Amino acid sequence: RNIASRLRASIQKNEFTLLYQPQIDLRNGSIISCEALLRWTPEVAEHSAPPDVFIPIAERTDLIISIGRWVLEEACRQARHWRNKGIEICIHINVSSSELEQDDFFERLTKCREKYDLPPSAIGLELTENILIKSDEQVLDGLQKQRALGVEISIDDFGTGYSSLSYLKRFPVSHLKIDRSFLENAPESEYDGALMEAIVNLGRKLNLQIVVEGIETQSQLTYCQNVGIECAQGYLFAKPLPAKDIETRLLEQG
Ligand code: G
Ligand code: G
Ligand code: MN
Ligand code: NA
Repeated sequence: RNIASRLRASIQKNEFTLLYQPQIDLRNGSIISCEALLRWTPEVAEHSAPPDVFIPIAERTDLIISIGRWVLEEACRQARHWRNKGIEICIHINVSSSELEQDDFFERLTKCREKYDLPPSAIGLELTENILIKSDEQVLDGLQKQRALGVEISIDDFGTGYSSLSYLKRFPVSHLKIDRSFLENAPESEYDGALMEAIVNLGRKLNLQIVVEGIETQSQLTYCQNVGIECAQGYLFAKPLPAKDIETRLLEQG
């Protein structure tokens, strides 16, 4: 059977898992938030595929709607579990455009927070530039209301999408996540370094939080600290982790 039909079967059986990648405060090394990253975990492990394979298929077939509902519910359940243990970090979830375009997306977000007794700051939304460019007034209005409540809204893969920056004015964004392609060569390449610094300055001027993705080496970390970046995600700190593992780290850091 093909991936789409296997995905459909897995949706019936909830055969998915969320991993959590820490976001680190570069000033003191502590975990300040995390990104939920979806994994497909069918009974027969060989029937799985990595997210960059199955998510585009789920998007084309609209299976992402059901999968996204599971992600939201699972992230809220996890957030409640952690809050009961005194852990109050924001879990950022990735949202695809067809999910955001559902008439009831924002209503379900609100209802799910209520079900698990979570404040708006508990669940953040990660959207790509391309989603915002093509989104309509209804989406804009929904995002503005959520942002006004305190929901963090991140632009994912910032710098790789549409070239116009005008959407930053229209949309209630709180965070820019600089795509890891910029960081890869920034320590050595003057050109990539100039782009990174320009994005950091843009963030400062517009009062947006900057998150750098994909720090893998000490020299990249030192570079980011020198440029004044305060928050990052990357294998140098942690890969996407099972909930229990990030929980252990969070309890240790107190
Ligand atoms: O870490 P990684 O290989 O998990 O992620 C690959 C891609 O899959 C990323 O671009 C990420 O945005 C996307 N992705 C991961 N989890 C989710 C999810 O829950 N929903 C959606 N729509 N995309 C996700
Ligand atoms: O949603 P987004 O496109 O940001 O997805 C994050 C992706 O980046 C995930 O696939 C995650 O596993 C991956 N990732 C996170 N940190 C690193 C890193 O330091 N290096 C590389 N190569 N990938 C990373
Ligand atoms: Mn993301
Ligand atoms: Na990204």
